[in-house]
Amino acid sequence: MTADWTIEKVADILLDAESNRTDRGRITDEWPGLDLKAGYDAQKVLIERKKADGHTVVGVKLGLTSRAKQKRMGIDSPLTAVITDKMVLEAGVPIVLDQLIHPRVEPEIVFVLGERLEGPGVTAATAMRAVASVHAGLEVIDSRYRDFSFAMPDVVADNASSARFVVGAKSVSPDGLDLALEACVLRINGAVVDTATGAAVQGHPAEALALAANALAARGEAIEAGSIVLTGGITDAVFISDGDEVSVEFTSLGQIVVPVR
Ligand code: OOG
Ligand code: MG
Repeated sequence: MTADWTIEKVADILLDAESNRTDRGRITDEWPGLDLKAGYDAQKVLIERKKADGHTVVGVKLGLTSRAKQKRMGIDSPLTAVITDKMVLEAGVPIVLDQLIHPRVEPEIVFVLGERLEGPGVTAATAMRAVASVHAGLEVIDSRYRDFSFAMPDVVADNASSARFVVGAKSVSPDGLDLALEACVLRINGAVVDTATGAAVQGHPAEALALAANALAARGEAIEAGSIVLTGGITDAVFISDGDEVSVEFTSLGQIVVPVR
């Protein structure tokens, strides 16, 4: 049976799960050949398929960059994935549960790059010089695996559970910001469900950006000027229900409020 598996098949299964809103067991349980490299190859095929379907790549995201996320998912190393225009939720536009499987939300610090960033050898300081603006972010993740249960190659192939994201309208210059100390409060229906500061993300979100540039370079890719970079959930991700109002509020980056229906 395992002879039937290919990276194309992995990508197609995950795309079907996304469009049919069905979850499934880990692919690594069925195909031990899905290692980390095959996972990234499958992610690449999945993104090519989305592009052929009319999606435009708008940037990259990091996943599992904070201890809160790593602990929740039982995986202790960060990963990268690709974000497209069809994932963008404009502020105020609801998260529609009918379009998703079992969405969770997480606050993120978001960069928009003014310059192309290409590894290897990128440090947090050089990474920060490529950043044009910093924004509040809210990511909606929606694993195509049952109960969000996956090994690293599974989640890499699944484009790191990507589904939707909101970039806050407030655009803040990186100069004079201390992103390690930038605080965030996640509220559902006004009740605080989690809090964290930017230091939760690899010590500083710029470290996550550098990590992405260097990891992509190892696969022959760079982060283009104009890219949106989601630096990774800074708190644990939380489930949402019909009628909820989700709010992420940051010290300097502003607030995003999104209804759920
Ligand atoms: C994987 C996606 C991780 C993040 O910010 O950590 C991610 C998952 O938790 O399902 O987007
Ligand atoms: Mg995320």
